[in-house]
Formats: sequence, C-alpha cells, structure tokens
Amino acid sequence: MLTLYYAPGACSMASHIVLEESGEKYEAKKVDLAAGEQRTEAYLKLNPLGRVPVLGLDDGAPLTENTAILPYLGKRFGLWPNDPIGEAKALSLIGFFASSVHPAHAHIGRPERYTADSSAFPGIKEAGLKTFHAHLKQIDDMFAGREWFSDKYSVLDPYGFVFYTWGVRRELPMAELRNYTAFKDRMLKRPAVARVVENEKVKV
Ligand SMILES: N[C@@H](CCC(=O)N[C@@H](CS)C(=O)NCC(=O)O)C(=O)O
Repeated sequence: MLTLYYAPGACSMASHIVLEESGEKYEAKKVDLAAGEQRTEAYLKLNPLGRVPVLGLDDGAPLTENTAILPYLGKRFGLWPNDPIGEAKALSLIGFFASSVHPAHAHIGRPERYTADSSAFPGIKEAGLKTFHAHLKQIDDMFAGREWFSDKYSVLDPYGFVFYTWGVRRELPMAELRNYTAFKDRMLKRPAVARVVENEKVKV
C-alpha cells in the first residue's frame, strides 16, 4: 500500500488529490510542519531535506520530489499522457512548477533560506510575491481555450491547483485570472478534490 506524508495546504496536496482520485487504498500521514516534525530524526530518514511530500512505496521505500512522485502516480493511475510529446510537455510543465513557481513562493514564506540577514527579508518576500504573481498570470494564459493542462485531466491539474490556493493565501487578486479561476472551479467540482480541500482545510 502507498503512504503519503503530507502537510495541510502544502504542495503535497497534489499527490493527496491524485491518491484520493485513484480509488486505491492508501495511508495519509500528516506531518506537523509548524512543530518542526519534518526535522525530526525519524522524518529525516525518509527525506533528508526535511520536506513533504514523501511517498512511501509498496515496499516501504520513500520516494521524494513532486517531479518524481507525480509522474509515478500518474502512470500508476492512468493520469499521465501516453504519447512521447504529451509526456515531454507534462515534464516541461512539472519542471516549471517545481523549479520556478514553487521556489518563487518559498521566497515569501521562507526568506531565511535565501539570506541570514533578516533586514533583507522584506525585499526577498516582495520580490518573491511579484515573481509568484507573474507565474500565476503565465498559468492563466496557458488555460486560454482549454479545460486541463494536458489534453485530458492528469496529475498536472492537482499540482497547478495547489498554486491557485497559494495565490489565495497570499491575497493576490486571483479572480482577475479568469481562466485559472474557471479551472479552480472545475477542480472543486471533482468529489476527490472537494474531499481533500475539506480534509486539509484549505481556503480557495
Ligand atoms: N522540491 C520539493 C519541494 C518540497 C517542499 O518545499 N515542500 C514544502 C511544503 S510545500 C516543505 O515541506 N516545507 C517544509 C519546510 O520548509 O520546513 C518537491 O517539489 O517535492
């Protein structure tokens, strides 16, 4: 059985939604980030970087990084493009999410990762917010005339949905992003998404 180590409202929500959609039995283990559980000796054995998500595979081995976990789950549950070009485009988008959109947001919430000088935090946060907002606008443009990131619903969609909720958390004017907001509404109509949003108590 698969086990997901997750934190409410974190990027692990993407895998949580995929597992919930899958219909397969899985275990969800909550990690208390605020209490520093991700830095305990036991958790660092699962992920030496002290981050969620971690996916415990059927044999118990831990798999880390959204860039690996989501394609794996997508292939296992038929939520991944089959053709080589579709797959390459999916990897391109996952790369953009993991290496640009997510780190931009980390500048807002975790400025201490980028400097030891706390007087520089406000500037780092401000730049992060600006870059994150610009990326959300890019995502909004991607949805012009389409329902999902790929030709059909895939693991890309729960991942993209997470960043929408982070935009809400940072009080960005999300309603202005019409295509992205319509996508968010489509996501919320999916029972599995609604269940996870409720379970993780996420504001959307
Ligand atoms: N590159 C990792 C990033 C994971 C990550 O940064 N997770 C955040 C939550 S969204 C976390 O666990 N943060 C804990 C901390 O900063 O202490 C991935 O995409 O899986």
